[in-house]
Amino acid sequence: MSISNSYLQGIYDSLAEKSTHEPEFLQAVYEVLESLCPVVEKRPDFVKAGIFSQIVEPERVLQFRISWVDDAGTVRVNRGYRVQFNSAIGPYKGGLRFHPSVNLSIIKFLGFEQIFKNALTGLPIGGGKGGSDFDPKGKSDGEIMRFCQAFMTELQRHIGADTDVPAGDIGVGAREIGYLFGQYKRIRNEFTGVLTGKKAGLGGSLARTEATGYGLCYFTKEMLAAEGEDFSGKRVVISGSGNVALYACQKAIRLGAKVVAMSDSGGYIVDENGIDFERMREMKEVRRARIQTYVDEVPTAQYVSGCRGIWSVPCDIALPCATQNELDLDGARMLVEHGCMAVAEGANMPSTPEAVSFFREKGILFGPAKAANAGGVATSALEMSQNSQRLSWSFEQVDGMLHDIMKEIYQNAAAAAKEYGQEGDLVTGANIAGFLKVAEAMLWQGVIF
Ligand code: NDP
Ligand code: 2IT
Repeated sequence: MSISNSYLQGIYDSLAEKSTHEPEFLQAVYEVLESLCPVVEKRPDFVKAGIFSQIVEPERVLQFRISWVDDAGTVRVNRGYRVQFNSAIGPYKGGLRFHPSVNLSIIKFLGFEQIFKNALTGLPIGGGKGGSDFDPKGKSDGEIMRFCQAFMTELQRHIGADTDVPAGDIGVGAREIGYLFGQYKRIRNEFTGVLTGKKAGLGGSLARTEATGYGLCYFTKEMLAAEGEDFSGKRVVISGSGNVALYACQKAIRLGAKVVAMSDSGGYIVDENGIDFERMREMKEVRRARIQTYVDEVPTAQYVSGCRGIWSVPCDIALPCATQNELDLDGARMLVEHGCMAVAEGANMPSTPEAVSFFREKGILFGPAKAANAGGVATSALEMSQNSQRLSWSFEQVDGMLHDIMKEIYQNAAAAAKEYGQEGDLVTGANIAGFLKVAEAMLWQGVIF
């Protein structure tokens, strides 16, 4: 495979040479550069100002040690990261991921994606991402709290409400954000909107918990409507059962669909009667149980161990909402074979490049992550606005704004795809629309000639 423009291929090659241990980062960059080929032709000013080669390099990469004490009194050491990728259109903004698989490649890929996603929201937020290889599974509440405090003790010197505003991602939800926020306030003596995804009582926005999943469904609704379709009566398969998956499930059901399968990293459940959202939510959010527990409580449901098989469950719409590269060519083939008509990405980069090409080839409606899951960060930006105003808006007000934002993201991605000669290709459209906004802002701020 090669990028069809030799200038962009050259940028990719020199990056690849320096990033041999960063496969996920290179995968994300490759897709964006490939999409930008028609922009190179149209915008020689961007080439002259070196925008393409600058945008693939983070403005700043921070890596730090996190030492904390577990319940047994043993000192534990983890690695922490914050990649401040691009601040052309606003303060760095993006989540924190706590998962044992976290490394620099994963944080750089997520930070890179975040630049374009955040631009697509139409709100003034730059791109960043952070996290740690800390594994929250099996940790007590006290251990989670002490880890978060140790993490923030270092991170606090690098962030601020107008500088860099982290939020949640895998393994980081409202509980962790609360502990992180408490430590920031303790050290800096400031009650500011330095983190989003806070509980409402700490200044968090209503509807932020639901926003990524709801936004994903709002985006999918637009994508379906363009083909004269909707959610009503459709079978939906959702991978994952975390924050994004849960609220995608709730909204899909409310829009008339039947959600028949969900998963965690251990396996998946199938419930032909349609998943009971409230039971699932309580099980995952309150009890923090494994998904297998669902079949103990709903005898008609089945559990299959191993999460990859979920794509063999027949469905009309697939919403991958767990993690990167969870949907490969085999999964894509199974989906298409069983009549799936639309795939929209709730997770970041869940489909492998081979899966994306296959969907394109088969004419499957495909909503790429940057566009389809932007509702979470968009609502985070609304939380920042509320914090600055020291006011809070109603659930309905925020949800209404989220709905409008997702509609606009769909329209902008579709319009950019058309303008640049790739009508119907939302991958290309989203990449171009996000890029143009950031590239113009970089140009205006003066680039060294
Ligand atoms: P959560 O931690 O709430 O849930 C993650 C879910 O994915 C869990 O069901 C988890 O299973 C599963 N999962 C995680 N890692 C793996 C893995 N390696 N293999 C298989 N399953 C895995 O995270 P979120 O719901 O917040 O995030 C899910 C995805 O959505 C991520 O890609 C994230 O980057 C993306 N995203 C999140 C946003 C947000 O606002 N939270 C916004 C936009 C995108 P288990 O419990 O077994 O680990
Ligand atoms: O991937 C993402 O967009 C997120 N995890 C949400 C980031 C945020 O700042 O709300």
